[in-house]
Amino acid sequence: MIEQSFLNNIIKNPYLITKLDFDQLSLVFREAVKLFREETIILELKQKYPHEKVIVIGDLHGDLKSLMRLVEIIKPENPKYVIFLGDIVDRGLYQLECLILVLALKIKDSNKFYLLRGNHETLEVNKNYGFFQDFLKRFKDPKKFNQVEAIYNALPYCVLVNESILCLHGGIPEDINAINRLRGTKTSEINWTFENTAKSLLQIMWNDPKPNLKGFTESFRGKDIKFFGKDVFTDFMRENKLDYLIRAHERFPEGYKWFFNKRLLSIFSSANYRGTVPIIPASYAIIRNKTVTPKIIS
Ligand SMILES: [Mn+2]
Repeated sequence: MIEQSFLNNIIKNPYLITKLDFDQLSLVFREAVKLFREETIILELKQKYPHEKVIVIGDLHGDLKSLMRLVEIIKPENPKYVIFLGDIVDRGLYQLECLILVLALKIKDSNKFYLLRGNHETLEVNKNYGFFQDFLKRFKDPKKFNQVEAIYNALPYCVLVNESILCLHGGIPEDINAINRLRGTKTSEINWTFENTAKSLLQIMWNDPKPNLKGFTESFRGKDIKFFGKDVFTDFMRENKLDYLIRAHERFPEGYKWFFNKRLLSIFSSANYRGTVPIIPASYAIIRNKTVTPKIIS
């Protein structure tokens, strides 16, 4: 069992995470993985009372300062649920610290905090964007990364809030029935040999909306990854009986961006992306009842 005082200490002062040895981190990984394995690919959360809030957080990419500020903002808001849309690691200065902090929050309050899989929650992407190298520098043995991968492989892909607001990292999949088909399935039960499922999960993590576009078109991001236009988005929303979609995955100079008649909100929660580029406003979203409001981290 993991000690509450240990979790409280690293949540209070996440810079302590830098000094932890692998055995201590391993406790966090193993405890968190158990929790994620109990969850379904498409999580379904409901607010019980109208005044309750849900907070949705976008890409962090190792920006511990933005994450710590969010933790501070969240507290007095007292939300019922907090949903991280993934891309916790790669690029920034405090990647492991961000990941462990999010996992510590999950372990401490597992019915409040949820983490979804972003496209950077994979080993191949971590090898290209820094987290794997950072990890090796610290812990030497690549086998130790298996525990991080176990977390990635256990993460859910979407949250459906109040049956009408869908939260995910990238975008809608081409298969309009994917969400309904995957509902109720645990990550351990994913049939990766079923091409349709593998492709849909990839697209949920990687796709991007594009104004003034018809249908799905090829993306610069890679094979099977798509841009999607307003027509297919509207079809998807109607078919799945959805009011809003909240996603992350892209940064905008204004901090967040509405698409498609304000039914798709794109947020990004790292202000100091890569630790070097000019600081932009970071954003998050608040769901209350059936409304979605973007906020800038101040
Ligand atoms: Mn992303």
